[in-house]
Amino acid sequence: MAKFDTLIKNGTVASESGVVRQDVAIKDGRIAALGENLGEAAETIGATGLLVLPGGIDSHVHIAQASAPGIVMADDFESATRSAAFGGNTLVMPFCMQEKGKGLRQALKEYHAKAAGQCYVDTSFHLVISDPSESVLGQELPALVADGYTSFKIFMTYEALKLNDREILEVLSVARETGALVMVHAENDDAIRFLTERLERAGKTKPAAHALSRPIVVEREATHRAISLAELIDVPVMIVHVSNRQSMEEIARAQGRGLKVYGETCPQYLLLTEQDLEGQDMEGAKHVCSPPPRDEASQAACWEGLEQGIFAVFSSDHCPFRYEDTAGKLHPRGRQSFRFVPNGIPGVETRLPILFSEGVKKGRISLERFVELTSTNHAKTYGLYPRKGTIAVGSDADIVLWDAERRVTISRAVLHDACDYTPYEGREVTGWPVLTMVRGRVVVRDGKLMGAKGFGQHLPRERSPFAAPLGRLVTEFEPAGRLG
Ligand code: DUC
Ligand code: ZN
Ligand code: ZN
Repeated sequence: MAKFDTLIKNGTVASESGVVRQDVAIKDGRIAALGENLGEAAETIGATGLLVLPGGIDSHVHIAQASAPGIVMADDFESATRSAAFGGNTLVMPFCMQEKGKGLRQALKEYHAKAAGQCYVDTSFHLVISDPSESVLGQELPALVADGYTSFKIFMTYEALKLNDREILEVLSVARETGALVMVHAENDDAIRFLTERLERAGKTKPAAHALSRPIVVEREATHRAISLAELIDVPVMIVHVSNRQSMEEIARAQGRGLKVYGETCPQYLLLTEQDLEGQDMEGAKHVCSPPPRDEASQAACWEGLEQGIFAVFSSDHCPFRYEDTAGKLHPRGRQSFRFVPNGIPGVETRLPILFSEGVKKGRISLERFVELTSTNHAKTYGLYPRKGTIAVGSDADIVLWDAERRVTISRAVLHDACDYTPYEGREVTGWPVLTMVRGRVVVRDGKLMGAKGFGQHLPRERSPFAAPLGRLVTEFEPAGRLG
């Protein structure tokens, strides 16, 4: 009997710490050996001329998420995880949303039911806390963190989701107590509503006004406030989907003071600008997301953040709504005002090619940094390392073979999600995944789906060391202590 199940031969293996020409041997879904002349395998996959990378981990995607009445997200778990696999991802992390007035256990039961038997790649859910009631804070969250749901997202905007400062402090306090990591959507909701009403009164209701209703200062102020509240509680925090220099500088300043403040940026902030929200009729709705894309100076700032390590992770924020659809971007109310256009754009399949092409190929970031930003740091930040996010003996065989020279023109026709457009239509990229393997099983090969629906598993996670407090209190009180 062959010693290994699979041997990936003659590839160039890249990890966060280096690039080495070596073979990868796989047994029982894990990496069993690295090196040369490793021995016989039942199957050999030739990787001559290809990069061998840890599978992409996208720690920020929205799948089958309940939206405003009359609005339906384009992707279910099947289409989203299929698209993820075609884009070189082996694990995605969507959000299980708590509805106000309801518990998290119930939300999880319903969300797991949507995912069951549907996934081509692995998943692990974050929790969105929209109603931090006594029972949620005191009972549900501690038990859920112990069960492996070790990250929460909170929103500072959106009527149905936003928390006030007091509520944010309560959630941060539970995170400190339980070892969870809090992700923050940082935009000042009162400022957005104020501006939205003024814009509507002035007749500015088209999608382009979305960007005017959420200017940089709105994001910067909330970023500063979220960081300050986290500092008060002495707990790490992740600021997600950062779009501009001023917000990034808030993060960098906090990092300079030694705080554990992490940042995430996304492809839309590298490639799109607010001009993309203009266009004939409602075309701009295709690019409505929050925070909105900014300008070229903001794009340059986000690149700096990726190059210099201010951002720990590069995620897609895949949040797909169909365009030609009255349950999507063209919901009739969206014609009355931009405020009713669903926020979000697709991107789980294009994230890796965009960063590789614009980043590695254009000499902005190294291959090692690419691996860190798209895989390793996601695993480390969210409690999955070293099982995920690296090519090392003992890790899951989540591997992507990458053709660094393949040129592809991104278009709807080459993608596999259930959306009906891509914001990157017509852009040419160099570098494309040619094989995606999850736990030793080939899911996509040469543009063909080989995996079985339902092979993807949901993974409970460890508490991440990145979520551990500094032990540096601003005040003398014990911030994690709860009243009563
Ligand atoms: N926040 C996200 O994280 N995704 C889409 C929309 C939003 O506001
Ligand atoms: Zn958000
Ligand atoms: Zn998001």
